[in-house]
Amino acid sequence: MPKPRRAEPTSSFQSPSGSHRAKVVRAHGLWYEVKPVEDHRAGATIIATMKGQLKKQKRRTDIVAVGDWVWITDLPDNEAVIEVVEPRTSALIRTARHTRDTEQVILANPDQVLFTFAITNPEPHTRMLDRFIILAEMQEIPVHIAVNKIELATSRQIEEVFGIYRDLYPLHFVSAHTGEGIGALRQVLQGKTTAVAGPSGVGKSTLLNAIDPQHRRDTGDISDATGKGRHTTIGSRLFEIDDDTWVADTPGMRALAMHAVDPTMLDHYFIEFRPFLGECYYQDCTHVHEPSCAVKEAVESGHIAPERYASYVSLRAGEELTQENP
Ligand SMILES: Nc1nc2c(ncn2[C@@H]2O[C@H](COP(=O)(O)OP(=O)(O)OP(=O)(O)O)[C@@H](O)[C@H]2O)c(=O)[nH]1
Ligand SMILES: [Mg+2]
Ligand SMILES: [Zn+2]
Repeated sequence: MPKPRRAEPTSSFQSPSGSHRAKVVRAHGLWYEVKPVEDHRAGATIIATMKGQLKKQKRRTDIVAVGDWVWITDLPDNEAVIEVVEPRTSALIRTARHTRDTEQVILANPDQVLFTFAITNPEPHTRMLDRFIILAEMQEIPVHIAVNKIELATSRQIEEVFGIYRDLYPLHFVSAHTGEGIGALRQVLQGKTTAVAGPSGVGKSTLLNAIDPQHRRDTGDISDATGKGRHTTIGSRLFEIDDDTWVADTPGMRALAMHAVDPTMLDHYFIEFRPFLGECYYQDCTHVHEPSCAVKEAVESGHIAPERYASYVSLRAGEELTQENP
């Protein structure tokens, strides 16, 4: 069996004989586009279907998802069968709307996520960003934030909305149209697997086209008078833009079901709260209505941004953890 070019599978993992390792780059329901990592086929993607046995697994999450490492055996005509899926190290997941639904994996095995917003068109909702961040914090996926379309606003306007994140996560101001900040953002992606995620229309696909012009991604550029011809991204798609540098273009996320979030862990998912947790008078303080709350005091003393605290309260207060819209 040829040796994998990189990223050895986890030690407990047994590769089936005669098979070779590949990365799932696109999912189309019953079939998948996979990219083998061995030298002799590097570059090409092939179509693979899931082995019957795999399909029978009962899981609350997608059995195969974009970003998964799989082992495939070849079939004629550049097709293949997925024999085994390696255990995921992590996954950016969109939680199911109903408890009976399966979770939807946006990207398996990301090293980091780049949450992307536009400064305008569409208007940014930082409450939504806070929810996205919780998704990543739940999985301990490192977060970056990109603000796109910055040529449409003044730096003061941009700072007013996104400045509160500067001390929390790496913050990148970019314009896919003017090219500003694109080179620096490219550096952030180097050598990593990154999920580029955010609301629809913020320019995720356009941004990736600016960073890596070799692959063309569908963008919302082409539209007829009614706006129906808009090319929006459907389903995550993973691109290898350099050796060991993978970026996933993901479809716009609109509503997020938050009921899978453990309310007692919510304070921990707001990273700037962490130094104050355990300092409250009540051990089980919810930081909403209790006296002598270290988190509330940190808001008053300017160590926690009021907007972030409001975001926390709206989620902690209850029903929002089961509500779908921000
Ligand atoms: N003014 C301006 N417009 C931009 C910029 N980047 C992207 N756009 C425009 O924003 C629109 C949406 O861009 P897309 O790249 O399709 O957005 P997306 O985030 O991939 O959207 P979905 O695939 O629906 O999630 C297009 O008309 C782009 O031309 C930018 O830096 N400045
Ligand atoms: Mg897109
Ligand atoms: Zn408290």
